[in-house]
Amino acid sequence: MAKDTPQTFYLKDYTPFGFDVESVHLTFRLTPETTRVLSKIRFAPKPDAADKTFFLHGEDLQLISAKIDGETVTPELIEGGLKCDVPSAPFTWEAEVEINPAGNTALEGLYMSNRMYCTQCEAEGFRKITYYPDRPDVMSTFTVRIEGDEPVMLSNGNPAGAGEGWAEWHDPWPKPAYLFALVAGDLVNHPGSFTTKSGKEVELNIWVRPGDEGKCAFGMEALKKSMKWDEDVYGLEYDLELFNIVAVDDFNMGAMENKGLNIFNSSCVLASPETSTDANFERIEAIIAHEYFHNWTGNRITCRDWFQLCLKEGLTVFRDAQFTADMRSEPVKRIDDVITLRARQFPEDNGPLAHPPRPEQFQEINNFYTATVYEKGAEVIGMLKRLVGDENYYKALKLYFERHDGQACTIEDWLKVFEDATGRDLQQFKLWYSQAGTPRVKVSEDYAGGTYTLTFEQSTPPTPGQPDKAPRVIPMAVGLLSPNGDEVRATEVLELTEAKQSFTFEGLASKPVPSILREFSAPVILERETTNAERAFLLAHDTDPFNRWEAGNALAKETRVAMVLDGAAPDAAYLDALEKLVRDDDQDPAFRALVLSPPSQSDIAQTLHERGYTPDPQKIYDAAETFTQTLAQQLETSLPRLYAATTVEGLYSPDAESAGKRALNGRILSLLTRLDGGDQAARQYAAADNMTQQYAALAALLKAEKGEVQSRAFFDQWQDDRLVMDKWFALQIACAAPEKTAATAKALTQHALFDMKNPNRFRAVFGALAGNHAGFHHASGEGYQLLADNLIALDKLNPQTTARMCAAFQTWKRYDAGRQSLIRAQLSRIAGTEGLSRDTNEMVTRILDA
Ligand code: 0A1
Ligand code: ZN
Repeated sequence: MAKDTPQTFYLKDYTPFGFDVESVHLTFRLTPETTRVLSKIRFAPKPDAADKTFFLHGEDLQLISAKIDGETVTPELIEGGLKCDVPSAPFTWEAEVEINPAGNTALEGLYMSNRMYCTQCEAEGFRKITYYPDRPDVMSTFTVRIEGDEPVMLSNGNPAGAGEGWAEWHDPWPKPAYLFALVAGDLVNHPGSFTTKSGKEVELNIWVRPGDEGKCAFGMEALKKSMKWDEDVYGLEYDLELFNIVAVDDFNMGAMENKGLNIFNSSCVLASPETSTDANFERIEAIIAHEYFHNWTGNRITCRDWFQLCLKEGLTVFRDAQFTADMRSEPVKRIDDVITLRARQFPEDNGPLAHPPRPEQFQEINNFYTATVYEKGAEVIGMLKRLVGDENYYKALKLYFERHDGQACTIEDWLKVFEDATGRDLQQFKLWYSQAGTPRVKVSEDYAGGTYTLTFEQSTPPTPGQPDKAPRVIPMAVGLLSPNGDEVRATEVLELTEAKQSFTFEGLASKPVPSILREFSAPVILERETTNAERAFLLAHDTDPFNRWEAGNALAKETRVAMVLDGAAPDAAYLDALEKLVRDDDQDPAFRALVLSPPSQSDIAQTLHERGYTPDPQKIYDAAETFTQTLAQQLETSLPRLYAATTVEGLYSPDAESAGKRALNGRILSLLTRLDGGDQAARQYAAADNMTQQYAALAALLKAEKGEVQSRAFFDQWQDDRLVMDKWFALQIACAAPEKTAATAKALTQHALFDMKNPNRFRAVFGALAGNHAGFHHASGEGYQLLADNLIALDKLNPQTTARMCAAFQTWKRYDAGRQSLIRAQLSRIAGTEGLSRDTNEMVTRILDA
């Protein structure tokens, strides 16, 4: 296939594979550069198959030999795999291939990380291990023999024997190849155990490199809590004798749910008070839960094809969010998730990369592990649950597991279960899966003679390939407050189904203040003419904590927008409201920390763009600085007391309550640093015995350009810890002033510890660069150029991570003509690079086509 005409795959073209795979036996003879993989696979032709072609995927494989029923055959090697003539009755396929794990820098298939062998097969990495029908609807049992001199050699399922130089594994649960895993190396385990609700003992292990044993206890507890929670809430029990987790340093994503052998990016499992922040602890707990929950939603019930990815990912994200809400604080989790959704999914949904949660075409599936598939996919399930109610939701889920266990399913199967369990027609609801774009919901109100009317108008802007959209079902949670702050109508879910629709509330003594889209009941953009006075009222009185935060967030945005557009001073009423809240010790510290956290500068840029203005990143930065400085001055007299009151003394514990307090303390420290020149931050840095406080102090100092000494000390202390060093790289760039950001990042790419082959390190530097809004978008264009230079270099090694990082450019059409032409030049330069990967080519083409 020529480079300019990459192959596109379409949902509508789905055809089942023409053969059943009855069993798979694999033997690995491990050596770093010339590993041999021997496969013995039992195929049975399906009598009624429409397509009888025997095609096996294969990439970067050297075929040594192939046999059918013991007879040597010569398959036809073609682009992406092989074809072969096969018998019309069941037969045994045997192949021997050679692969090079040490040369595999793409980190897909079998590769080496720190002298350890490991695999990553989702989505289409198994085809780099051996010839196979590498598609999720082909499920089989796997028996694996590993030969090598590594002390620990693991695969999926239960152990089936081991001796000097070999180990065997058998996984009794039929699975698609993307869930295959193998790990071998010099590893040590942190053991644990769990007794399931039906009394089965499960052995648990977290495997790490020697030296990391001390960082596993938290992950092990998170795993046990997840196992218990899934039994209690969904009735789902674990189904093998053993559950292994392995930490690897070089990994493209967060973690992977391979059956019985989860593989984790070490940043998503290793935790200790000295090296991990509160945010790290919370994330680790959530990711361990996420991967564990996949055992049912993903593994026992998998996806028919990769277009259905949100079937497993949306549901599993939804489940892990429920888990975190239960383990910690429900409103805080919801607010955090909405902040993430707006920061990551909204720009995607409102730009050139917009796609539905179930895309209908792709060139490279790795480019569709997106915020839309994951986070919007989870939002869609949240809406479904709200529409059918909790009881019906769990009834439908029970039916889903009964009906589809062991199958590879579609979104249609999923929705049918809800229809059958509830009697509800979900035809219109299904549009959420096929339409891209964030709906805008315009709200207007009317009050006369005791009757209050809310009118909603929905519309969704055009997205690539979808100029027009039909109205969707939008669950709109609404409550009404009286002017004295009492709730006069408790939360009610209004179901929007039409382009324009009104709802009335009778018998109201006075015009109420509406609290709309409570708990962020749908992933939409609400447009409503309102006043800052009303927002301040809701910030003080709303009984829905999400909307209380939302009111503060809206105030923060409005004041920033006015500062940018009109050179206005920070809104005095808002500053007063913030001051009141921050001093109110009856309020949850985590909530106060969230209200005190400013909206991101990128969010302000998007808001300005939506309102028809061209955002100026430097002006947005200046407004943010002025606002924070003014707030610090307003709070000046109370800051030392607040700082002292929120300082958590004693032994560090990552629990939600202390973490919330530390989050507030960190916000206060950053304000204080603006007034005291960094004295308090320097004291905190010197005294800190945990990473949360050390990091918060260093961040405050670097932001004030007073952190040189501490930054050096931090380096000296942590230079041998890769994960902590990622923080050191990222923080310097995140805290740099706009005119110094690109130069800071560039200098760090020259540092001896910068390693392009390690995705965590690459993301630390370039994620921080792209995340420093005013720095990345500095008018010099240096940020754009630096990122493009490095994407071009990385593409040769690791296309997947390169392609994902291209998304930094997705918002380019927001900005002025000068910046647009600078970005276009860089995107065109990347697109024109000789030998560019399919992954990156697809991304830059889509972004440029905007
Ligand atoms: N399924 C994993 C995420 C994952 C996806 C793709 C990967 O490589 C392309 C790796 C991991 C999850 O949802 O956690
Ligand atoms: Zn997942």
